[in-house]
Amino acid sequence: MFVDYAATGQEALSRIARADDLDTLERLRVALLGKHGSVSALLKTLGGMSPEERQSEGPEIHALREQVTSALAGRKAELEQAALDARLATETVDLSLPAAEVPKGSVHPVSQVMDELAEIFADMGFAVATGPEIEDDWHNFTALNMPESHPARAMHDTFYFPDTGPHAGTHGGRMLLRTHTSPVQVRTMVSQGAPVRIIAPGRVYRSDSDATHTPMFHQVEGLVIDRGIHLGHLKWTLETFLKAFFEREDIVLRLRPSYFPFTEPSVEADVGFALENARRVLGGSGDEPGHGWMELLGSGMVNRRVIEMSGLDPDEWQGFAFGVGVDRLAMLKYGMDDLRAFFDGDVRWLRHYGFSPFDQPTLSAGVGARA
Ligand code: 2NL
Repeated sequence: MFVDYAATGQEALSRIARADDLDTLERLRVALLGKHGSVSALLKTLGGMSPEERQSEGPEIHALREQVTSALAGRKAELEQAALDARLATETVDLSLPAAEVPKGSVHPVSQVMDELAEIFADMGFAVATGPEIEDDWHNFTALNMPESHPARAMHDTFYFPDTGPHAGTHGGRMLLRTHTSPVQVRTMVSQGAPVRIIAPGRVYRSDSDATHTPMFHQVEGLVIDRGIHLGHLKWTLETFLKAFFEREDIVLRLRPSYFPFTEPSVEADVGFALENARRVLGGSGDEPGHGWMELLGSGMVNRRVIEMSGLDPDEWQGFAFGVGVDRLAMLKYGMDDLRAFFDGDVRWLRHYGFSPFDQPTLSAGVGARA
């Protein structure tokens, strides 16, 4: 059989050169080099040849296949470049168009304030501790020196779970929605021992609802347990915290004796404020003319019975604790006047009072979010 390889090659090359789009070129590649392609068929003829024939025909057939393969690749590159040139010539990007609006959420003021508190207390060596919102009455009340007869334990103040079913806590008692985050601190003392330096922020629940009370609200408590801790450490910590949080060096604290079952002695802290355009602005002594004192938080030295019930020796370990409402801190710092709006989920309120998620509170850039 005589095959004019040169003519076959010329024919293939000219068809490749004439293919003027990528689809045509691909069909041509299949027709030439595919399983049933014409060049592939020539390669198969080698198998039926005598050794002498194969020696003379082989190099010609392989050269033909090389030629066709590289012509296909070359033409493909040309066509792709031409397609790109055409797009670059016709497509334009108008850089002056406004960017498409991306729907964005905002950080709730409660979350923002909790982030600020975590940042401020981290700088003083406090870790953030969390725990269950569904508690047993031992961790929520008994371990905090609140006896069976304490009014806070009454049905009308605390949300209890039904007495039946698998609700028993580790100490047997009834289950309830925690009324403060103190049980988180008890759990921390029990599980990690002393020393302790934590804040416990989170949701708490009380059966209470009016203009200034919601059944769920947010609290942050702080706890320090170490050797030789005294009221001076408590006073410095509260002052340092409040100056950093309200971003004013002139915050003045007034400590008053008070009572909590879980602290002894107990201390309530007031901050001085000035009346500016009928608004209370924190800063300065409350005793100046036109000033006043505002009750802000409760605190004290941890009652030795609480330390004991948490498994520590009160003769070796002492500490202080405090508790403050996060919602109230947010209202004082960012100027909302209605607590109930915090939990309505009204998107207009969230847009107005919410914060950018990109605006992380840091001590170096300022813990207060930019307006
Ligand atoms: C308030 C202020 C307070 C505590 C919370 C606390 C926690 C442990 C031990 C002792 Cl584990 N105390 N927390 C202390 C004082 C005040 O909250 O007005 N509460 C009714």
